[in-house]
Amino acid sequence: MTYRTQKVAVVSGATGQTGSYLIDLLLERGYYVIGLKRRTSLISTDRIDHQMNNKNFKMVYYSSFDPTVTYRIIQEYQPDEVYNMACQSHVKVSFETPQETMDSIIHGCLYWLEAIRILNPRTKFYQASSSEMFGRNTEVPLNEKSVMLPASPYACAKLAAHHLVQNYRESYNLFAVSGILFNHEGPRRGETFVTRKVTKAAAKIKLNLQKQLVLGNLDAKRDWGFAGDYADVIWRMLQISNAQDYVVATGETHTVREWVEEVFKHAGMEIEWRGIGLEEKGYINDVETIVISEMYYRPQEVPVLLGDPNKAYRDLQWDPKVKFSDLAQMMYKADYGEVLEENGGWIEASFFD
Ligand code: G4F
Repeated sequence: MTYRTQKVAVVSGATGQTGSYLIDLLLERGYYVIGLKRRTSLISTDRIDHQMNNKNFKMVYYSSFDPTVTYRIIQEYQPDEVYNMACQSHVKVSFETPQETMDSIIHGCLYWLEAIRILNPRTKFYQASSSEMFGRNTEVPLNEKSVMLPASPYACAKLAAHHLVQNYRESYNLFAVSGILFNHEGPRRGETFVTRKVTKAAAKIKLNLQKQLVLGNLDAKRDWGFAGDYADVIWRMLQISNAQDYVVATGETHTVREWVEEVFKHAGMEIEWRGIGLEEKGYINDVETIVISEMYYRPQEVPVLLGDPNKAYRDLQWDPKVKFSDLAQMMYKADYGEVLEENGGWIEASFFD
């Protein structure tokens, strides 16, 4: 089989945003890649469909709740590298489905660590940790040593998995690392995350296909980078000689409000804010366009995330190329094109430009 002569990587969460960018990168770099996906009744492979006929790529069913699958994958493929990207990743949803979120994150990670420890301790392991673990800690910028005060079931679970990785590394000398990734976005981002929700809505509003955009807390601050840049640093973490955890961030933070303004600016629409709190509204040419609803507020908010990526810059020679404004433009443009296509291209784009 061809893959025995190549490095073999396993990527769980293959159909997710970052998993799909990582698979593109690994295939480009000569790996044989096993992408793992959950069974869903609706086909959910759009982000990875372009690789389906690649002879170096194989899609395999997986469940983070079933340890037999994890063990079988390690035994059968004896991978050089495992990237654990799969989980219930929506912070607000984790308040509504805490057990599923906790189980998918903690058990998913534990099963990999145990399978690697028992069956192939030479396999290098990457765990997708999250800046959400810093939670209520507002002493920014946040680095690898900052205090972690998780503020959601999602963040509590990510922190438990993060500690498990450290524990297995120290106890069994495994090459197991966590990337503490700050928010990472791009045209492949799911539409229920705020960046993509805004770019998609801006495109529809621009094309007269949507009237209003309903959002939650505009004052939260996030350090937003491009998921494509972050896939590269994830890979770099497994190529160095000693296993360590890294913060991955741009080193810039912006409010959700600034994101909305930036996206609409790229769409050629200026927002005027009137009112405060839940009464606040965003007007475009005197039309009430952005509305705030309690529905999108969380039981507890993480007020500010700003990462200090210096350790990754230094050790991994990594430098994110796409920053805030370019990211907003990239995502808006992609959505504008996608919305046009979804509508059969019948809209005379130039008329609205
Ligand atoms: O886009 P978000 O849902 O991302 P969040 O919660 O920061 O989490 C993302 O980044 C984490 C890394 O830091 C990952 F671990 C996690 O898996 C996920 O990828 O929300 C960003 C901010 C929040 O403060 C939220 O309250 O936007 C605020 N927001 C305001 N209106 C909204 C909305 N968020 C969403 N999803 N939808 C809204 O309408």
